Amino acid sequence: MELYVTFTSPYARLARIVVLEKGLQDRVEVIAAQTRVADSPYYKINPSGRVPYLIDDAGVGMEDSALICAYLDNLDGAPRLHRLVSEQDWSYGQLEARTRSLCDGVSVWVREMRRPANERSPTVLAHEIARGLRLATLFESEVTSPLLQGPPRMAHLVLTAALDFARTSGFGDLTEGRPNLATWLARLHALPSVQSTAKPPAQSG
Ligand SMILES: N[C@@H](CCC(=O)N[C@@H](CS)C(=O)NCC(=O)O)C(=O)O
Repeated sequence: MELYVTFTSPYARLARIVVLEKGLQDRVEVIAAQTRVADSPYYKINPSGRVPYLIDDAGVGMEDSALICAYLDNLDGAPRLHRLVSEQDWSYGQLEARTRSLCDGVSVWVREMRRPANERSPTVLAHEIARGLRLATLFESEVTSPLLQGPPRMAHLVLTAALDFARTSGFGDLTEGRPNLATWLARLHALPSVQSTAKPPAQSG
């Protein structure tokens, strides 16, 4: 397996600690990734650009320290740091983590934009826009997969909230020019729970 890290990231450190705790040093190659630079070759490996990122023995990639640590801990069927995961649904977990990565990125952009103009970082804004575009392009193909075509789970809801937030906050309409994503989102918008939470309630009084 390959574990992409930066050696300063506390999230990547968690995954590195679990590798050692579980005695997985011989099975996991720890690789330094180049994050937060434009056009890093790492973005071809993990389009969100975040670390940690694990590629398992089957070639399945997953991001998010919580998911990776649970996965590594569960490999021997005797997790010590997590509950036993009975449903070995790691590919779903990977998908959900990616939807959260998009939501987190858009939120960082919005937070930055809420600062006075002279306090905003153009570097942070550009970084999050680039990440959002890479992930939207990935989701344009992933929404046709059985997982995202199936009944709504958290990944559906997080992706919907992230795409709506991107559009309403001025980040951008990430479904534009992405027909699969647009069709998929329209289907999610039909859910009553999604509709009734789309807008803040009207102010009373
Ligand atoms: N929720 C994620 C957070 C991962 C994360 O944001 N890592 C930072 C390093 S501490 C990163 O990859 N930053 C690069 C970027 O934002 O492009 C996790 O727990 O793994």
